[in-house]
Amino acid sequence: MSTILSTNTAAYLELEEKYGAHNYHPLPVVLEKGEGVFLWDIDGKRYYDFLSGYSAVNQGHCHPRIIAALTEQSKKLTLTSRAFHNNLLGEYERFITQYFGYDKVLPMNTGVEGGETAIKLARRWAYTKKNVAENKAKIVFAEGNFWGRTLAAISSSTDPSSYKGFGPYMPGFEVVPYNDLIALERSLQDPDVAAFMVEPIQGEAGVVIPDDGYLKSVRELCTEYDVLLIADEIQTGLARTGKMLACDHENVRPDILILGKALSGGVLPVSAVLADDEVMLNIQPGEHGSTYGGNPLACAVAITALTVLKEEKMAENAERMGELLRSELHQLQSPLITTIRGKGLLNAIVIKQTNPDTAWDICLSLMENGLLAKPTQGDKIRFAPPLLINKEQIMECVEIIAKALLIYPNP
Ligand code: PXG
Repeated sequence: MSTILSTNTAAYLELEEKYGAHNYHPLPVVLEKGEGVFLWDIDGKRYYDFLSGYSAVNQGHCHPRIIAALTEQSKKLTLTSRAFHNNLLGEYERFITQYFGYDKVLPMNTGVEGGETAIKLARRWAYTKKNVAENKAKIVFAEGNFWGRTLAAISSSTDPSSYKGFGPYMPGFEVVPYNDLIALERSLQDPDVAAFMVEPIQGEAGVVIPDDGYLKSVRELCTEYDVLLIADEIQTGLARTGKMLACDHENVRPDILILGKALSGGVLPVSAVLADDEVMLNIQPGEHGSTYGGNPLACAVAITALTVLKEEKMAENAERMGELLRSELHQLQSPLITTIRGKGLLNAIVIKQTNPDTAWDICLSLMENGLLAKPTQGDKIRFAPPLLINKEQIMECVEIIAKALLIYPNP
């Protein structure tokens, strides 16, 4: 299916094509404004955002309180580096550790840096506390994981489009099937294993939800074999799945918790790694850090982004609106949709691919009808709007989806 682009749009696309690396394949829409659940393109057309910056914009676009925190702090002080103290870092550290119930936080910027930090912490813990011999520590990951694009992140990836042609890879990584406790137990029996790093729901794999009880059993196995449980809640955390953390659905407390994306409500890269002293205090000055990590602008924004999530009851709304969205989608009884799954407002539909481009074409049709969503893994479309979406808006979006699906009337 081809879309007719406005002259304006075509010019922006051409610019990126000519001057930017070709490492993304976006939908042909050029956005210039966002507010709450909506985005507007350069021609003034309004869309529902059903991606939310891959869950970075849980609080909604340009949330007024987050923008106020950003602009106020930006006039005062934005960056000191960690060579000096700043008057917001300690306050933020106390706030976020009390919010999630951990002894300490290590502030970073992007999600993938959070993942790298967690792995360094786990390796160091293994050498100092678990008596693993030098350079022997192993980290176990789940098949289908996605935690970013660094060399370490792609070294644990099972998706060739992530890792192929970028070797050699990081040693000391092992992969077990997701949602498979027997395979996990077998690998945790190796005394050199430092940690199991896992997403409570796999985002990029296409919103893959493990069996009920999986996470709880993972927790028990990690405890039994003295292995750290690292939860990558960069996409699932911060109210997205209907609880503050996806781990909360099973009352699981990871040893290391990684947060990112919505920790800033989508205004700048802010990530955080939380752990108790037993894990965190094995790292000494000079052994880890980042120029921007813990900068006062990020601290001010993150405190407000977290406050907004709680005060505006976004987890509760995500839970209710997610239920409504899935039940309305079921009622469409579309032969194009083979599966509808999700938790809270992290949802995906699986498309019956009548040709390799079916899901992509549906996203183009959604776009034309005023809703932005992106296919993942070829045949899945994620439906993850900002968490302040209301009932009327969900109903309107389901109408848009129904209309968009008409491009393939007889799949
Ligand atoms: N963990 C999870 C579960 C993620 O979904 C990351 C870590 C890495 O975060 P950063 O901030 O380093 O991107 C993610 C990222 C993309 C892209 O364009 C990234 C994500 C999802 C879709 C696309 O690289 N998630």
